[in-house]
Amino acid sequence: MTHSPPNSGSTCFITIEGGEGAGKTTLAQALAERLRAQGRSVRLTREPGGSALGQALRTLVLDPQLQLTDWSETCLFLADRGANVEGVIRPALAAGEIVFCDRYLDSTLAYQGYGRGLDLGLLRRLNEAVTGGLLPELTLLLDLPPELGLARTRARSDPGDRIGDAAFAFHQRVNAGFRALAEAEPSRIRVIDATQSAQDVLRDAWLLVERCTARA
Ligand code: T5A
Repeated sequence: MTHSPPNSGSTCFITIEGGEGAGKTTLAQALAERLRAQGRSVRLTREPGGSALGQALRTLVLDPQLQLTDWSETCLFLADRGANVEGVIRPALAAGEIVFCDRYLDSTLAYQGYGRGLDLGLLRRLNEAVTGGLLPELTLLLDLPPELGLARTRARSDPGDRIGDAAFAFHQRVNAGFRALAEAEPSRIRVIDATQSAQDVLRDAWLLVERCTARA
């Protein structure tokens, strides 16, 4: 398989990460709205489910009726990511759009690595293979204790999913994993206190996003 080269030129690829119900979707939409009001061209995507193939994979991987091994689950997320990078993210960056992706490769490290206990080194190599080495310029990590995030998602009327409904200890490991990833890469992964109001989360995120979008 051939890949396009990793990041080149001045693109603006931003990912938003965090545990369940941390406010990623809310933030991504608010940032996109603000940038579009400035006349900027913005592409919003998400994982799983950003591409046509990804929509089908999302249904499978989150289906509470399905039992998947940890590696089967991982392979579905990786297949989704490959399709999103090649079919959505790279074309949008090449067209000069600012791209926000709601979850990306750090979610695999946090959920399947720290959460499920799969080998982090192997997961990193697999992430690199499916993305062709495409890393975000900036990652916003919405940091929220899992009990608060789960309470937010359970307050919604939508049915639960296979991963959101996992044991609380799993979500604690995921949360600790995200923090460890941020400590290891402080210049890319910027932590935002997601216990704040959505308005204050947006204010903190905007300061970081402005620097990235000014260069693109
Ligand atoms: N997954 C994903 C893996 O295991 N490995 C991977 O590699 C990848 C890519 C995806 C699942 O897949 C797993 C992780 C997930 O378990 P999903 O449905 O996309 O499933 O799950 P989430 O990404 O967690 O999406 P959620 O919608 O549940 O959470 P968000 O997007 O973080 O939160 P949001 O914005 O929808 O907000 C949740 C609620 O809180 C309110 C909102 O209005 C909403 O009701 N809210 C706030 N309330 C108070 N204060 C704030 N600051 C608020 N911000 C939002």
